[in-house]
Amino acid sequence: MGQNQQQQSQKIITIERHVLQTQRLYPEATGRLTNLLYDLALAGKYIASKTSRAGLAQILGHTGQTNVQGEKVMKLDQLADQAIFDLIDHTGRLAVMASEEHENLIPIPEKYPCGEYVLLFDPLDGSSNIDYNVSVGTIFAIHRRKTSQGPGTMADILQPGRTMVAAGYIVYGASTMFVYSTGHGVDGFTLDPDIGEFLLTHPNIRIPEPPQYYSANQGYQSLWSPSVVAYTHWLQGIGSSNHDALSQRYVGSLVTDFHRNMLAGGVYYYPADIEHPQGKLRLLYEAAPLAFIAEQAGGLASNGHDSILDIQPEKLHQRTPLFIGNRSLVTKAEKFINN
Ligand code: P6P
Repeated sequence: MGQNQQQQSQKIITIERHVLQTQRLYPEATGRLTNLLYDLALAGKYIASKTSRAGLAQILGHTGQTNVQGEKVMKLDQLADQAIFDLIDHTGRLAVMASEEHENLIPIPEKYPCGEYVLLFDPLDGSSNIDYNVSVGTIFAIHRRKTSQGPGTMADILQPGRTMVAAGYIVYGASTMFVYSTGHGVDGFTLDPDIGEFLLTHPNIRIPEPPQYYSANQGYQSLWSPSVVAYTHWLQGIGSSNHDALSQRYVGSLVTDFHRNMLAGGVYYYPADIEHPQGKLRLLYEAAPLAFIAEQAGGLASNGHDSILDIQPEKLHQRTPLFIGNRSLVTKAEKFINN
């Protein structure tokens, strides 16, 4: 193989090769977490194939059902949720699962062995945007089980983000990207649809400084606390000349807004307000996994007072206010809220 060919081949790093390379750094690694990440990458490829053809496949629109959140269940919501379950339930890697789409925990069917990991996921975040061809995403968190054996329980699910062993998201946009961390930095992979592989395109993602954007639904500003309104004015450069005003970008799809801020620098916030006293976003399978990713990329995630990763969950679908992105912007939000 010529030098140029060798150099070229070294640039093509699939997610399989990357996860294996990472695993080799840890002698105690058994490969089960590696295989679980493969499973999720495969689920991402499958969901991507469906979301890219949603209109053509006449699966747009609602199922007529509502989920535990009281939200209309989009057909793609169900498809994504079922795909992740079907690809992983029989592998022996999980003790238990939990999904935004299911009121209670999802047990591993008795005919299959239980494993050491716990998977929490939002199968298709931002699904209200599907009909308008706006990017949506999958979010996942992986913990080690706390119970010693047998079927996993709620005790295995209600763990703080600080104990997470891996987290990631898949964004189905102009291209499909798989972004994950096992606690040793954040790496991003782009799906090459011609070969059906995720290829390493964004190694060692770090949230850049200075930040460019702030992402919030200012349609709710009248419901926000005065301190959050003051924080928003600060972000806009109103009344303070000591920093550059940020541009506002808000897609209404957390994964998309978060991903943009990961690459360009910025803060996303969905604060508590009069109508959402605990905020809107879910702690276990939305805020906590993205908080894990943000911290691994040099950023921070807070509920306005404490790190998201330090919150001890009490309920499966518990909500939390969320400020996430550049560490400087999130700590500034905490200062406005706590002074
Ligand atoms: P709003 C989507 O429903 C979601 O959970 C996030 O993806 C998104 O950032 C937020 O809610 C949008 O909520 O109230 O601004 O429409």
